[in-house]
Amino acid sequence: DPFAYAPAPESRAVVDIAPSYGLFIDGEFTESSGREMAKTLSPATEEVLAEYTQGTAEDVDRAVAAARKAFEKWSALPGAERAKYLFRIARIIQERSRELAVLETLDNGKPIRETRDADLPLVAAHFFYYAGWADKLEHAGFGANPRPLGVAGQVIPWNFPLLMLAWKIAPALAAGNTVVLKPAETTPLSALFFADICRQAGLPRGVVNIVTGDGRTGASLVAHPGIDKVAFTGSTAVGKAIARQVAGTDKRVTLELGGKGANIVFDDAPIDQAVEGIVTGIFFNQGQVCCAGSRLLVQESIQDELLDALKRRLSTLRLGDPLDKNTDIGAINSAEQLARITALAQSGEAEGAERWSAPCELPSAGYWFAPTLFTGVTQAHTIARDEIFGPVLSVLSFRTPDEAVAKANNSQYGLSAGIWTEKGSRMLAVAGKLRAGVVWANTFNKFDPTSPFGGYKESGFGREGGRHGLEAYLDV
Ligand code: TXE
Repeated sequence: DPFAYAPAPESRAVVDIAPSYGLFIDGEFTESSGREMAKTLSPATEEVLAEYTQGTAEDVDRAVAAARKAFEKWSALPGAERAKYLFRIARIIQERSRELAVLETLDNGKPIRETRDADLPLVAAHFFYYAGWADKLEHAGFGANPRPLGVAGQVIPWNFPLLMLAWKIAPALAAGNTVVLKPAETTPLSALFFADICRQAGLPRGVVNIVTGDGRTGASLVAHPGIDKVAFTGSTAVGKAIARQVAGTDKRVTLELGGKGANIVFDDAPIDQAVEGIVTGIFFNQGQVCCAGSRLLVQESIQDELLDALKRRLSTLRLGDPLDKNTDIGAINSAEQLARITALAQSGEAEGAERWSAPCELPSAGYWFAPTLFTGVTQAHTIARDEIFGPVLSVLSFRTPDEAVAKANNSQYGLSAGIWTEKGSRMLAVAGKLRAGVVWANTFNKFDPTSPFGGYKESGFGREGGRHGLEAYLDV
């Protein structure tokens, strides 16, 4: 049978993970002042991948001091010189992209198809894009003499570890800042490999420092008086705590927090295309995406037809080994995240919504959750309001465009939305009324370094990406 399923595993041998990692401070890997180590696992198998360092407040202090020292020289370099380093980093990322994709898939659990075709190309694209800005800051409408802010303290999450690093580090460096970055505790490896890339590119010491650790390390970094700017992506709860923490200081801050994106499908949308967009919207990266289309708003007259087509499509998704090139749905990043998703899905059932899960066998080891959708969801349900950050879609319906807009905007969040219609006038009218940082038209979860990204309301403030992303690292 030429159509029989044949596994196509990507080779693990392309990546060489050391048993243990130190911190990257002032251009070299060093030991921590403390003795505490943590382990990072493959969420697909629960196998330990490596040990890494739980950075202490003293380590953070050392990293900030290195960044401060490096700032003097880095900020004084002509932009064209900074650009050369960034272009070099971008090219090395391209050259090492297979290795980095495998590494990211191992540490995060997401399918290799995504790391290979989405994460890594976007990571390189961000460095290329911001490299191009480094020598043009004087002519870009930032005023006569835009200046870098100083040292940026950057804290990132685990859902797109290397891409979030690129979003943070590329614009900061292009604008002349130096950085101390803390990756998430479940996905430290790609940031440590990036440290090696900085060395390979000959980046001057101290311009990029990587301090691994958990929330304690993140809190020390945010609190450090030598930090001029805090950039955070993560949960709304921690984002609010950070906002309170920096409120009494002169630090700048940008926050990219949770979301509850509405994917709005009108009755004139091409159904097959919309189904693909719904799948990409909520099942890309197992739904662990801040801008996921986690609420489907479907026009009542096509609800049954659309849901039938969607369930048929979901039944064909392949869940399993993330290193298999055919895999669509990988592992959930951690036991904690799986527990959160499970609890929220249970609340959906307890509150009376109807649950449907794609028929698929879950591997016995690792953290897995089958693609799931809930129908009969009302706006009062927890699953219609709270960010689930997992492969769970809440389906609601509407009759008129105004009702669609009202329901889409009925959220504490305002990060993303999608609209599916053949009618351009309706597209523009609805998009203009949505309170969301990004609105996709007949597509979903498309990203581009030229485009600013960020939220309204509790999704945070400030923009990353594009020209606006640079402004967050400049005194204009
Ligand atoms: O987030 P945390 P968690 C949402 C999503 C998810 C929930 C919890 O809904 O289910 O948050 O995820 C560091 N000071 N998002 O617990 O704790 C932490 O070490 C400074 C949406 O993983 O916010 C990690 O590096 N830093 C989101 C980073 O913050 C602190 C992506 C994120 O972890 C800190 C991730 C502190 N006090 C989760 N406490 C998105 N917007 O994409 C923790 N950290």
